Amino acid sequence: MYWEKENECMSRDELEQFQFEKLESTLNRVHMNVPFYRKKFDELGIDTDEIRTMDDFRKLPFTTKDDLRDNYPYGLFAVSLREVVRIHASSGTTGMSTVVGYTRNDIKIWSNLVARIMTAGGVTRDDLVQIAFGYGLFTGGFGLHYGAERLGASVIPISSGNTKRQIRIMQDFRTTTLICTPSYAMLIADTIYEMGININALSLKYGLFGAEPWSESMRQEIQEKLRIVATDNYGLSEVMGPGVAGECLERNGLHINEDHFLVEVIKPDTLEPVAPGEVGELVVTTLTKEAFPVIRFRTRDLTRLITEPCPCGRTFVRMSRVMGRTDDMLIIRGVNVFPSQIESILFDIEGTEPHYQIVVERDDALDRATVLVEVSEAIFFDEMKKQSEMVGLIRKRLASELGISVEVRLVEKKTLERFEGKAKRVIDKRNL
Ligand code: DLL
Repeated sequence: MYWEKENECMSRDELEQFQFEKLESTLNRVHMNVPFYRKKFDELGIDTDEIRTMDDFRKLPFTTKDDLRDNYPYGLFAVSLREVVRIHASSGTTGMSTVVGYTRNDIKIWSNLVARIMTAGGVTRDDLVQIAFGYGLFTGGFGLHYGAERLGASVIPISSGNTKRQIRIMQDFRTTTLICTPSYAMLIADTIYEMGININALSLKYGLFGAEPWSESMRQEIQEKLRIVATDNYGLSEVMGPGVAGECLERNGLHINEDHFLVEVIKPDTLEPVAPGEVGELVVTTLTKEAFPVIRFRTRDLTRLITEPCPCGRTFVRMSRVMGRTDDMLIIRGVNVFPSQIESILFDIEGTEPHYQIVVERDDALDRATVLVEVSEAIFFDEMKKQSEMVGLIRKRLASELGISVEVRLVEKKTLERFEGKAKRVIDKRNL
């Protein structure tokens, strides 16, 4: 099922033409209205009317999170505040938050793109959609809310938190679709079982999860526990919010809404494009945003593009699930490690619970990582020998897959923090 078949299944030639037309007007607009871009383009001698191919396009400067922060709060807006009908801000996990704005038309397009992604994930106007993302400056709650309304679904705007109430509402209102972060979906699932609720008595069919990295093993676990089809969707506030990309029911990569976003994947160190299909940093240029367009925005998210045709018929390129952010990547004794790699390994080991935390410390200039992992009661209260066998097994698996040795500590069920929004799995005590 498509939301806008004509766009979603456009031929690649048609799409490229469409993208460059939109790009031209975006470039002209930022050149005219945003001093930051005007200065950068003029310094590089860029004529915005002359950008006709990808090679021309690559002459444009990148925009970084620091550029956004330096222009806090409204310096990069391309319209006057009179035209702005909504303001959001990024969570600011890595420093000062960045502020973004939307015109009425931006909101219209945003809602439409979210409706598209929801449709691709199986949701229709007949569904009852429970939105358990936070409502507020974070784009998750409102972004999905407007998209679900645009789709015509019945929206339950419960916001995040109060898990038992979420579940009661799910039972009473016969929710068919759950929308939140994957880590909150796990917490909801665990709580359902703890409350002794028969999962088959619920009406859940679909889950749309995003806003943080998660592994395929975690998807399997959520799907099995909640008996739903779970899809991944991706976005970031600097670019729009949710609705940038989302999986179809094939669940094999997220289709990027390329009629509104022009994407590239670069090597974060040289800033050169990666070879086709290789992993690198995703860079996004908005093609239709009015209030807050961004040119070649470096997302810091690591992914790769999948250009093989998708059986669903959509022609938009797919991005693989985001492995993590360049700034989440841990460098432990010189080896690059992503929390999501550790997650996948833990999920595959019998007896471990899908809850873990990674603590990184530095002793005498040597990095030491400890993975705390919850284990089932049976194992935790088992004899020492069995416990140390378990530790040995986890260490061995982690060492062979990551290439470094890490400490492992088993902890009792429910000792690690649970998350209602984005999970924080890494505690870095190195003060780097
Ligand atoms: O998280 C927007 C969003 C809301 C997306 C709801 C999907 C659903 P920010 O708070 O600005 O916006 O955080 C953006 O979150 O750069 C990624 O690092 C991460 N992220 C978002 N979606 C995914 C995903 C929202 N599906 C940052 N997989 C991004 C992995 C994701 N990481």
